[in-house]
Amino acid sequence: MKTFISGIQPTGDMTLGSYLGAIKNHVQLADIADTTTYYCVVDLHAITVRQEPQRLRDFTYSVAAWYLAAGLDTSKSTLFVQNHVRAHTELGWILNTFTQVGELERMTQYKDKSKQHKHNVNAGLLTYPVLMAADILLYNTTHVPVGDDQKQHLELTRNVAQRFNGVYGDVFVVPEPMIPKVAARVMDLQDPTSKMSKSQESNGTVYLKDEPAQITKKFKRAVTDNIANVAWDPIEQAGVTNLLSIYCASKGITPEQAVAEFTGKGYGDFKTTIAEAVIAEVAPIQNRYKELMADKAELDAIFKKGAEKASAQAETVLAKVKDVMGFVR
Ligand code: AQP
Repeated sequence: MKTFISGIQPTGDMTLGSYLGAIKNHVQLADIADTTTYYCVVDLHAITVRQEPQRLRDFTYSVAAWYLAAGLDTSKSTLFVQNHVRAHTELGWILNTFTQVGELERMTQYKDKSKQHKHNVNAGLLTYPVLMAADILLYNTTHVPVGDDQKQHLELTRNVAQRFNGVYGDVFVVPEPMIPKVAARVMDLQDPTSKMSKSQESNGTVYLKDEPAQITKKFKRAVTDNIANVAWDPIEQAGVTNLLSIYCASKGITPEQAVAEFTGKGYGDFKTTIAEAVIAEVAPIQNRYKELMADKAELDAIFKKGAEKASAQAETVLAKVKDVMGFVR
């Protein structure tokens, strides 16, 4: 029996990167027999960067609505909001005492975000991976499906779990990362050296809510190179490789199959075909998304049910942690 958990921050409109690198795979995992899946809108992580309250609220519903629109079945999977399950912050505090400041300071995301938000290098930005460790360890998670950027945080989770287990016995399950073979790091179409991100304004970001004409325009303008040959080469042809990766994830094919399809074709045709594949992928879920966002009461009901299921599991692990540590309960 495998248990998966993953989270998405409600920090902006959902991008094609988060969809292909995370949501699409998460929905498929939930459909596999003998798996338990938890998907969490990680609002407590989002506040490590200052958020406008109305936007935080809207994007929390929005992340959940995209999951559901993409086909997540809540009878098979638990979808919940992080702040609704108090055990996350409680275990997060406890795990802080098993984490060294030096190891947190080495995290690439911390270094990047502290440069981006120089005016607000808050302690939460530093301890973000500890809360993430709590998110994971509360559910006896065996596998964490994440994009490439989260690999380092997951390594920290494993270290913290092993450190705790080393002192108190086998309390935590030590999880494995699960990085997708393609689209693990979808890059900005205008700057293939930087990750496509929700909170970064760029003409190279494709949003799931974009109209087909906008999607086509963004792909037509995607940065490529002057080599004029479609090949999988992340170093010399980063733009082309990013487009191939998007195509592979959209169609469910391998890089070899994708490259073979475009041999001898010009970049113009190549970009148009990819835009068409992306539109075919996202158009059907856009309508469902709009319906879901128009019914917040339904989303609230899903959140309530999700929080009850998640809390029941999380409280069991938290109680075990408290008992072995000597807390009076
Ligand atoms: N561009 C991407 N390519 C592949 N996977 C991605 N993910 C995010 N962007 C890409 C994966 O989606 C999951 C949720 O990510 P997150 O929202 O928790 O945080 P993030 O990685 O910081 O995403 P953003 O869009 O870049 O958010 P902001 O702009 O707020 O920092 C993760 O599994 C992530 O790997």
